Amino acid sequence: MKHGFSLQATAGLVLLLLTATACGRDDGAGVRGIDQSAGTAHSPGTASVPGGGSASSAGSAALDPAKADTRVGVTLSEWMLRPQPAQVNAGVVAFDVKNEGSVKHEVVILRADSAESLPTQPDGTVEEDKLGAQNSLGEVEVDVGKTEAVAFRLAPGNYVLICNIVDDKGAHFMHGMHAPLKVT
Ligand SMILES: [Cu+2]
Repeated sequence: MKHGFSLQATAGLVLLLLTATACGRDDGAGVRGIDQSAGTAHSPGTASVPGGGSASSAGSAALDPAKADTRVGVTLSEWMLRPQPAQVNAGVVAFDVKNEGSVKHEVVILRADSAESLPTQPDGTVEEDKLGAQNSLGEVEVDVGKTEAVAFRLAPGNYVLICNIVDDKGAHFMHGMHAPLKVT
């Protein structure tokens, strides 16, 4: 997703450059039209616009767990979070998350190199907003004794699964509720 996003940004930049060179004297009115005409005007071939603006958010949408390519079982308790397997192929990955603990837990799927690299707040929780929407895939909360399924489309890369709940026992993340997931 990150890759797709920068492709889009690059294409946008190329369009801007095209606009600047091709329509140098035009005012703002010409800039608005360039989106439709770029393909036929002075397009140098590399300036094609990939699939509109929806790509950046597509990865964050939860999908049907029943139609997943791969399944990862995740066990939660105080204080551990254990995905099995810890490495899967890219595609639609379903997480079957079981809470074997005595308090509510959750799994948040983040794209990051390691738990240590995640930004934290004073209360010990991970500051998800700082990671950007494209690196925060989604989450599922699981009550005591329950199992919940959720699925997301994962591109190859390094991910970290965390429980980001903070309660009277503190931030579960700080108690060790995190684990890496590698997508190849
Ligand atoms: Cu927890």
